[in-house]
Amino acid sequence: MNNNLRRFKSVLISQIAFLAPETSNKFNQRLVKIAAEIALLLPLTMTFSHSQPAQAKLLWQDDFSPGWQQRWQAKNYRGKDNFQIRSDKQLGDYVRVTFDKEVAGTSGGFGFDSDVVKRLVDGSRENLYLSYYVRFKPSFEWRLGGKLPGLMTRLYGGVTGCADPNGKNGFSSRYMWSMRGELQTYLYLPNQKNYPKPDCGYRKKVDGFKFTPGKWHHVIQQVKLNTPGKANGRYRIWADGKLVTDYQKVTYRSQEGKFKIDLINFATYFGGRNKKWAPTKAGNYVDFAAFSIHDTFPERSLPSARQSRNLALNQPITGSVQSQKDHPVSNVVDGKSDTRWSAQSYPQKLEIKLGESSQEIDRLDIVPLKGRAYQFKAVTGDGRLIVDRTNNTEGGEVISASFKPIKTKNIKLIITGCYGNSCSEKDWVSIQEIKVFGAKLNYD
Ligand SMILES: [Ca+2]
Repeated sequence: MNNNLRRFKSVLISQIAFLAPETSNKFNQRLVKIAAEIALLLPLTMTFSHSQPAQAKLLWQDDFSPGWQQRWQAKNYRGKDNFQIRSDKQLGDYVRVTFDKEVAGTSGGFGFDSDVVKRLVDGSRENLYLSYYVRFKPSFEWRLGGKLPGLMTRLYGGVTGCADPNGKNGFSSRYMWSMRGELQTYLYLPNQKNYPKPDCGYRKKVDGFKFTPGKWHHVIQQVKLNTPGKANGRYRIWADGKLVTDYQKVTYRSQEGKFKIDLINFATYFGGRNKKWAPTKAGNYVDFAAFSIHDTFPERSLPSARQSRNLALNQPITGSVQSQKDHPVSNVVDGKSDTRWSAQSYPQKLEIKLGESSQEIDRLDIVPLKGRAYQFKAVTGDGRLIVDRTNNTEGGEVISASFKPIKTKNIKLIITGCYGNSCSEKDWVSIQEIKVFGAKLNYD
């Protein structure tokens, strides 16, 4: 605990002591109780800062490690051949998007929609911060510019590609890079025609910031939707920690516009549409890493490798589990991909003890034999649903599920079936590893 924190805590406790004898009514008593609880929590949750006193609440973060498409709930893909996954020590697994030469517009680059925003609590979807890291190839050809991911609401196909936002059909708030590496806004808002450039989307270079090729940059956007019919929304951009755009009195929704923030539109390509936008050389690329969503300004948003610890590793498995003789159930938590658990017929159940105390978890990985698309659901030891993938149709190297953080000591897994041609004809359930990851918010 630093000195400021110590001082603050002691002041708070003295104020509680001062208040306590005068608690004549229930409201005051409640207030004292809350203050006392806050004081107890302080060493764990408070950090002091000169600029942004509120601790950011991280709602979601992920990288591009195996199974990311399932965890990101990705759909509406474009350009699936144009990316590869690479690894960075600090930022984790990231995606590198490579652009074909002389291709502009959505036929180049890579894109998808991520539905993770829908999983967040309802009240937070009207004011969100999207944070990520982006790096351009050292000799990147800027040309006239290109698109970068942002938040949006996609109704009736969505307002992108010169569509006309009317306050009822959603918004989009991607970025662009511009011809000298500047960062530009690229907004589709109902009143964008009133802005200086009334063509496709509202594009304006941010103040005092340029991308340096070869360097990771950190961009954050805040979308705060307006009250329908009132011009009280906000749009802000921070680049490498510095506020570079701040639009107030923004209208995203008309009186009839009831939508909330819907998804991350991961879109990157050169353009524009014609050749003037297209790269002249092959091999231009852009890297994207460490996406996260917050409900307050994420002051510290360099993620650590928080998901590296598998809470299920070498933990005891309880309950009556069936196993084939040479493939005992302990093989799913031994950390070895060449050992497996096998049991015949559905459903199969097992329960893993994660620790003596409750653990907050937000991700489950199942490594199936032969890439089988097993179907399953997970519940806590006391029966609360963690995640339901009983309709799963995707197998592969790993079946990865992420979910809203939940606290539990035990995780129960019920394998209910299997989908597709690679499944065992004799209904064998064969799983090499089961991994459970914590949602601990190491965000230094
Ligand atoms: Ca194993």
